[in-house]
Amino acid sequence: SKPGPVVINTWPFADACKNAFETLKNGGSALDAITDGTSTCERERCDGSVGWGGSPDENGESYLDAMIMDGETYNTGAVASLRRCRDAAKTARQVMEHTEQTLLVGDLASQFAFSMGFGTNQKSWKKNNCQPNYWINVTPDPRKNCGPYQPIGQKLGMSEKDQRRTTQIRRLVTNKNHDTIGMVALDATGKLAAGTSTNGLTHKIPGRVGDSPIPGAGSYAGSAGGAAATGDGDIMMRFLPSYQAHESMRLGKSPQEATSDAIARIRAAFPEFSGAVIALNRNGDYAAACHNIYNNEFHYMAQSEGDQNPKEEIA
Ligand code: SD4
Repeated sequence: SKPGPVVINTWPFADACKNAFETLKNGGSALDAITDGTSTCERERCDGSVGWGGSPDENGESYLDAMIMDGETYNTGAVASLRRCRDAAKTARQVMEHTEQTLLVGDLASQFAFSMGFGTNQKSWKKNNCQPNYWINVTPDPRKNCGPYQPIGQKLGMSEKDQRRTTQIRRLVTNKNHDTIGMVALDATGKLAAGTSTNGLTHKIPGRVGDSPIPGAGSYAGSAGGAAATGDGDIMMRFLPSYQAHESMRLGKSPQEATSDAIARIRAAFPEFSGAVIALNRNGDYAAACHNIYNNEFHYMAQSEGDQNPKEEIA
């Protein structure tokens, strides 16, 4: 019997899972499921940490990272630091389908998005941090984030110049500050795809790109299955954990072994990092592994043939 359709995604983002699975049930491709599922989170602005207006940088501006990858052809599209446009996942899909290129960044990625017909009603973004009129076209949420922020260097009494370079904030990833939807889908014809969407890390240095739009880091799909990652992207991207998990599955490991191994490699060098990896193989088996997540429990969603609703799983 055929294993598909199956969809899994990071964190308890149930509507994203449900919509992606619905797409598969209606005969949509794995790629369509990833686009629909990750876009659902962008629209809902899942916990303020996916989609427009959340996790502002030090200037108070939000921007978006997203990618999509086709496990059949290895075609990939991604955008990083996408500004003034809310449709990151759909723009990534357009990069994949309408260009020979893989990753577009910043304002030029936005220009591509606008040229493809995506856009927003946001007027030009002003640079005045925490000015009320700045937020009108953005969202009320970053205003909240602006208040309590104190650069770590300031807390440590560093000079202003040093402070400007020292913005690393070590955070424990919890169910309150998780930032990324990562999704893997297997469609009824046995094709696989994976993707991500996020607004990244709060109070990042402007220009910072996370792991989410980097193929092999944020997600990966190939002949054996797919994987996606969430967590401390600046650390995790150094280990390409989604590629690593796929490679393990390609060599015959189970999704459980593959995700545990990908996490273990990062933990060996950075015992304090926080993060999780999910994986789905072409037989429809899936698993996740995590490190240093709040309560040491990583919640993710899965829906397979026969499930009326997405199931919340715990790794
Ligand atoms: C990033 N990996 O931009 C994302 C953030 C995240 O849980 O997933 N946090 O680093």
